[in-house]
Amino acid sequence: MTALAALEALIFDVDGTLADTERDGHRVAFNLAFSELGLGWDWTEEVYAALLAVTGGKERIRFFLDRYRPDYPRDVDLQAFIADLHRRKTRHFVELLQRGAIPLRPGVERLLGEARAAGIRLAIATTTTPENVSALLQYCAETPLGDWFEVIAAGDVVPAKKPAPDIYLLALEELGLAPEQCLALEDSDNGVKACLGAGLRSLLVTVNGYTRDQDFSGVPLVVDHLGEPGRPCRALHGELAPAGLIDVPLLRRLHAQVLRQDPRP
Ligand code: XBP
Ligand code: MG
Repeated sequence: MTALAALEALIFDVDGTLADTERDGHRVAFNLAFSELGLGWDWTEEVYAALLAVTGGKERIRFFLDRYRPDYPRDVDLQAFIADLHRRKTRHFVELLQRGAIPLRPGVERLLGEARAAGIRLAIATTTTPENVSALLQYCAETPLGDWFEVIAAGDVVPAKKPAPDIYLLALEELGLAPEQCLALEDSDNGVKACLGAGLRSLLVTVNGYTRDQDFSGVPLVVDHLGEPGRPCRALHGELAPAGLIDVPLLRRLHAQVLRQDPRP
């Protein structure tokens, strides 16, 4: 029997995983950009839930136009219009982060610190704009986390965004690791599809308000959050250590059991 690959790196998604950024962050920033241009558009929480089917802010704007504003004049240089609108949105999003509007999710900073102490390498694989990642790591943690991640694969650097596997394949390439040596942490079905497409079967999902009801069958462990001492997380699918805390020993057990295709972490 070949030796099981040890867990060498954690690859984190950003939006919905490191921080709950969509409802009160990106959505608000989009609406601020719309009003800056006097467009009269308002992405409510319900409309945004539907638009989240499409990853990438520029792609989401285009999806919105096609689905909700087919009447919007297409004679303009639509790509330039969307790019300008998205730049304005990104500025608003970064300002929200600078004001501390979006904290990291429970257990994120703790787990990152534990992984570093255990010599486990850290990477990011995200659809979001790199500027957003830098601002999140700079302003949303107790201490700036920017240099904790050896690899940050983000945004338009790949031809196809999640659910395509491209961004995870790029992160693996830049880490110089095989999928069997890594464990990915995601929040959404698009993210899980991207992981599995990149061969990353060792996978943990932390759901949020927008993704709670998505189909995560086949994901070895789904929890409501990573847990903090005194704030235990809850397993929605799969088994959890009694502590109710996602820590490095649990992730190592999860990784080994997935690789052995043992269904119980
Ligand atoms: C989530 C996304 C991003 C954000 C918006 O990314 O789909 O597009 O919603 O960010 P992930 P941008 O879950 O992969 O971190 O407007 O910068 O795209
Ligand atoms: Mg996400």
